[in-house]
Amino acid sequence: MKFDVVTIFPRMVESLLEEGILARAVKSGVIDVVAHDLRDFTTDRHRVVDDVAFGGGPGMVLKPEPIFRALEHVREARGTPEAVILPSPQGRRFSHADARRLSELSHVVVVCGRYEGIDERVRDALATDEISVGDYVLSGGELPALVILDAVARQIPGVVGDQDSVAQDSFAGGLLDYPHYTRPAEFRGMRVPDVLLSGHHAEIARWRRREALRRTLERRPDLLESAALDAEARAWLDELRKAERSTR
Ligand code: 9D3
Repeated sequence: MKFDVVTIFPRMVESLLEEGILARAVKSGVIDVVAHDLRDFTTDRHRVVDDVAFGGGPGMVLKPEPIFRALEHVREARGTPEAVILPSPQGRRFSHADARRLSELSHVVVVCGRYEGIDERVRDALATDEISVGDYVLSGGELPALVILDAVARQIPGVVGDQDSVAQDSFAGGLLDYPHYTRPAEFRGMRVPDVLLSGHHAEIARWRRREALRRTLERRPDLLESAALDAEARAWLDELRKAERSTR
C-alpha cells in the first residue's frame, strides 16, 4: 500500500517510520510511505504556503496553489490515489471501521493542514474524506495523519507480526479489553486473580468476557449500544447494572 503525506513538517512524519511496527513494514516493503514538503511546491523565493483570510479574522490560511501542485506531483510520480484525506477538526470522527475500509485501498494521500485552516477549494476539488481524530484541539494535521497511518497500516496483512492480535482487536471490537497480568503471581502484596492461575481455560475465557463487559459498562457505556452480546453477556450486564444501582 502506498501512502503519501503532504506537510510542512515532513520530518515529523518520517520520525514515525524510524522505529516500531511501521518501520518494519516499510523495510519489508509492505507499505511505501513518502512525506512531501509542501514548501517544495511553492514558486516564490520565500516558499510561502499561507496567506491572510478573505473577509478578515485572525490566523492564516493554507494557500491552494502549493497543495494542488503537490497533488499533481503525487499523481505523476506515484499514480492516481484512491483517497485524498484531509485531517480536520470539521471531519467525521475516525473509527476502526474507517481504518479497515482504507486498508483495502492501494494508494492513499493525506494532506496536513496547519494554521487556522485550509482554503476551501482544496476540500471541494481534492479531498475524498475529511477526518477528525477526536474532540480536542491539536496544532495541525500531522499527528492525526500519523494516527490514521498507524491504524490503517495495522490492518494490512503482514504489518503486525501476530495476525491473531489484530483479529482480536476487531473481533473484541465493541468492548474494552479485559485486564492483563504477567509474572510474578504476587507483586508487592498485589495478587493476580486466582482464576488466571487455575489452568481452567473455559473459566478464564468467561472471566475475561465478564471483566471486559464490566469495564465497558463503567467507562464506555456508549459502546454497549452497538456491541454484539450473547445471552450470557446480556445476563451479566443486567446483573452488573443491578449491582451498580444497589451501591448508589
Ligand atoms: C477556532 C477554530 N478552530 C477549529 C476547531 C481552529 C483550528 C484548531 C486546530 C484549526 C486547525 C486546527 C488544527 N487541527 C487539525 O488540523 C486537526 C485536528 C484537531 O485539532 N483535532 C482533532 N482532529 C484533528 S484532524 C486535524
